[in-house]
Amino acid sequence: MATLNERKVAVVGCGFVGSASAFALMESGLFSEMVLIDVNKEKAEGEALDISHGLPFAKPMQIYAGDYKDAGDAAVVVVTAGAGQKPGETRLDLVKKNVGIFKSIIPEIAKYNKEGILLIVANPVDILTYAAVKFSGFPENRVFGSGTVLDTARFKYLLGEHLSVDSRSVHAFIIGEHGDSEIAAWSSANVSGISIHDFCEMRGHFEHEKAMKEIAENVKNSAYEIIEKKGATYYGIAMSVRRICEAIIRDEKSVLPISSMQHGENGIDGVALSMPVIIGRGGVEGSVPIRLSEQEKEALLKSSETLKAVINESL
Ligand code: 6V0
Repeated sequence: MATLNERKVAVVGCGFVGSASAFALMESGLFSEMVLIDVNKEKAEGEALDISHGLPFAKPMQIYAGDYKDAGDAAVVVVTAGAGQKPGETRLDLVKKNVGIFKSIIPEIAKYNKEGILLIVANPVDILTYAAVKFSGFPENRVFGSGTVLDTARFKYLLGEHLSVDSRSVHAFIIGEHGDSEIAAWSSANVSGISIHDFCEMRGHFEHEKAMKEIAENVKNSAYEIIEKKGATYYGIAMSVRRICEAIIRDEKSVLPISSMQHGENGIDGVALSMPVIIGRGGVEGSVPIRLSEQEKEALLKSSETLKAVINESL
């Protein structure tokens, strides 16, 4: 069994998302070795070469195309392999195609890598995180999805724009499914401790209901809009992957809304979905039970039922 290399990452799937993530990870300086794996080996080789040529402007590291054996000692394996979302297609439409792909790749990863963390990015990410837990046999704390980390970033960005405040000072989460049933957790949203409504009024905004609806809809439709305009989304998710890897490798104990298996919290059991958790070197190290309104709890339960129905149909 390979001993883990704490400064090694593997990226499986080198399409738009995998290659943008690899680029963001190279720039992060977090790792000294990165292996790129794709069923299309030439694509992985091309991306490895292209990204390596930026190394004289970054920090030294080894970047190469390889196979699953090469991922045996990676501290983190980022899985982006899968078909992308086509215009008009929902993330859940992708499920059958991508569960099939996961059936072949997750056991291959688990064959060589026994101790690493699996970070699932391919969509539908909640279903594929559940599938990866089942197909890998890894403990659940070491298998999680990027979940609503990206949606939460979009939420913070839009709130920051609306309120003319640094989006890093906005504390707010999108929870539930990474997809159509996701929930904006307004009841716990705040700007540096000031409730979101109070902060809105401070900035001269008083039509809360209207603004809340518009912002939440905008977050939900971001991916559709980008796909419509440029065919795929990849920079935002690449930055999210980088942020999650940073929390893991630097053992930051950061609170991030990743997708992980639920066991009875808020009445939800046996599905993976996003709630804020503590992320460190051990992967998911604890849950952060943010306060939710009754309406938000109901919507969360509904989101979990949507996911459960898909799991029952496809796994
Ligand atoms: P893409 O550009 O088609 O890349 C997919 C890559 O996976 C290709 O290079 C394929 O060759 C490769 N691949 C396919 N099958 C296999 C296999 N069996 N083994 C190894 N490699 C394989 O798609 P893109 O990169 O745009 O998207 C990848 C996935 O990420 C999709 O499922 C998207 O829906 C998903 N995204 C997830 C996001 C999130 O927030 N979680 C955000 C954006 C996209």
